[in-house]
Amino acid sequence: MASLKTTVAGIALDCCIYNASGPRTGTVNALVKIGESRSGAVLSKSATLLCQDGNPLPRYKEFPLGDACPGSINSEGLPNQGIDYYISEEVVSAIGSLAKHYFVSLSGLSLADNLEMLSRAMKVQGIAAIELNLACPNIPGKPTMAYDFEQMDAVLQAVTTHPSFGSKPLGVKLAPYFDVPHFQRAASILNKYPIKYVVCTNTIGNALVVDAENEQALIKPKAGFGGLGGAYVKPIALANVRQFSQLLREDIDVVGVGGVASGTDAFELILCGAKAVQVGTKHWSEGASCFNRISEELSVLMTKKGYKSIEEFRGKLKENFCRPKAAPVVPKAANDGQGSAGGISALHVLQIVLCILVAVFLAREFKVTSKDVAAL
Ligand code: RRO
Repeated sequence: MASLKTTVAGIALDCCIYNASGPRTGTVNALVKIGESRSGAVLSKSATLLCQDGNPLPRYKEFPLGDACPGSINSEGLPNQGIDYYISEEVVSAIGSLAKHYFVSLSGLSLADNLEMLSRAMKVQGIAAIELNLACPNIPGKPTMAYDFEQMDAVLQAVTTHPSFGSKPLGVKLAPYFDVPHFQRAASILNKYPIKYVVCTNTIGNALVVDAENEQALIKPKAGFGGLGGAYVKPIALANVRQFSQLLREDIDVVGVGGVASGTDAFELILCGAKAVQVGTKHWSEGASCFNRISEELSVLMTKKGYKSIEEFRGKLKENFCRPKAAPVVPKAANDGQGSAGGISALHVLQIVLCILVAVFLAREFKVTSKDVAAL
């Protein structure tokens, strides 16, 4: 049986699959269901300093892409119970009693809020790590911090030099990047600070999904603009995991999230360098049993491939150097006018004929016989 054990920020997890912050993570009941499943850890909904209701409904919808995983769009607007709930004795001990590591996500509405939440969470025994979410796309009037590099730098500077910092590992949840200079810039900032892991990536912000039948946006808040998740984002998540695995300091772990619905999806993110994989949209649609199923599928796939642990293939994605197996035969009507003979162009045939003629001419000129050729 293949082992799914891993470590994130030095914390040992029995299973490399766990939940993303967001879907089904707002209440102790939901968090306990995750803890009771095979999920390797339990991560809270991103907390704000005070409890808030979030954006008006409907604010989360799924829409199809293939059979396996739906796409999703959300503009939840950080509905959550407030930091004191997520770090309360009730929640922390409920998860602790399931012998699962508890990670708390913070998404303050200001730097002061983040620092205050950080100092409260750092003091609580039973919280394994803090995940600072710099990429919520859904707060009207608030830009995505991970896209404002100067602000991101300033926030990380303030957080990591705050007197409360240091007793627990800090992770940072990033927005998806799309341009190489942006990957490089983000990585050079992150590499300056004592963070222990990054999560790649949050939803793709400010997407718009249209309900053609009713000629309206699919969700209500922010005129329909929201974070795109699910199957649509997997290639973006793979690219971000790959890039950051190569650009970040070796001691910063990368956790992958985006469009994971199967063991194969998780395998792909690990192949790109992820030390663990979070599940968001699929957790929403399937419930906490998705962690059992995806883990089982990953384990079966690893066994089939002969891998006993995720370290045997993590980050080992190969570039595609393969030539196509057979050069395609260009049909006569579709070729470029040079003609073809079973894939060999007319130009090649002409070159071969010319070579033979020159050889025959030279042989006659210098009276070379077949015996001479054999003697060579
Ligand atoms: O609550 C949300 O609207 C939300 C958050 Br905090 C986030 O980080 N990502 C997202 O897609 N939605």
